[in-house]
Amino acid sequence: MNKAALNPNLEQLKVDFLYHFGLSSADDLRGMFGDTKHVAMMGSADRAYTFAQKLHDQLGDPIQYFGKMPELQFGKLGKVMEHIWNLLSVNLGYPVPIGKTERYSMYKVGDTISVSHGMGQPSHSILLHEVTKMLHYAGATDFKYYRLGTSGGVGVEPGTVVVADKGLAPSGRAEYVIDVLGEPVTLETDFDPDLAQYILGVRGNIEAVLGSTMSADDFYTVQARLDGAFCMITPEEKQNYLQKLHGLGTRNIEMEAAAFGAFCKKMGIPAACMCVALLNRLEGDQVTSTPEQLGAFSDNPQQLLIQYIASTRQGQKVA
Ligand code: R2B
Ligand code: URA
Repeated sequence: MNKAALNPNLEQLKVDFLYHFGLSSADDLRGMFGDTKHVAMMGSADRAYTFAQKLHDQLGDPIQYFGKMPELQFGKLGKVMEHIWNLLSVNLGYPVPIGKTERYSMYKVGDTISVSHGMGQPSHSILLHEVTKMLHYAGATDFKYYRLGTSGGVGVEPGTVVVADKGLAPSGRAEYVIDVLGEPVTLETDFDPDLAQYILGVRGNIEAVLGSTMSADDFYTVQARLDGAFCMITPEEKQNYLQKLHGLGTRNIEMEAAAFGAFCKKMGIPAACMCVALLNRLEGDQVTSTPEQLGAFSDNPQQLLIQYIASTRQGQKVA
């Protein structure tokens, strides 16, 4: 991270409450997160849990749990039982979330954080601000961010992982526009090209391509679907739009990459966005895969990141 990009106002805060995590700078963030090197972010809490479990099972990294035994008092029995249950879970190899889980679910396994970011750029942006401040207070250095997501492919087969070179706005421009004091400010959205190439180089049997990722603030209308509750476009207009995006190098459409790329570029954090295609949008709009197929698809970007992490460690084997 580029320290010069950090908000200088943070120095004036006695305690910074990371409200959506239920943590604050007064907690032992250094002890919990000081050694973090990888932050894997994904939309759903279930996938953040599954990825944490895979890190443990395949890389042998320890699941970390920082809960403390509550005071033994009448009325706190539930909390005591929860703590014992968490200890048991961790010892049996089941990840336990850190902080509150009302908005995001965060796990720590070895030097990797696995955390959910919800759906859409606003939800992901909040997570990005808080996780970055958290790592700053923790004194973590040389960490990288990854988004492991799902998407609609544009001219790629379901199951293919698109490693993004950049995020695109629905206009097809490589930009993310945020409102600052009510005025639009345009940010650049390109991802670290060396990291993207390195990740593609360790893909092994995983189908993965480099391409641009278009981010929409909606699943239906803005993604040019014909199957929303209302529809404002014809099938021809949809095809022309998707073909135009394809011509610009777009290989998938989702809801976070542009804001993610913009945040990481602004903060100087090396980042990669790897989203699997659940369908080919040139052929349809509905996601018709079975839960088993969807599970197998979302395994692909997770496996790719595990292979990447293993490749950065001397002698590490993926089980
Ligand atoms: C991909 O999948 C979600 C919508 O179903 C959204 O978070 C995204 O980017
Ligand atoms: N997520 C999206 O945002 N779009 C799709 O088509 C599939 C998953």
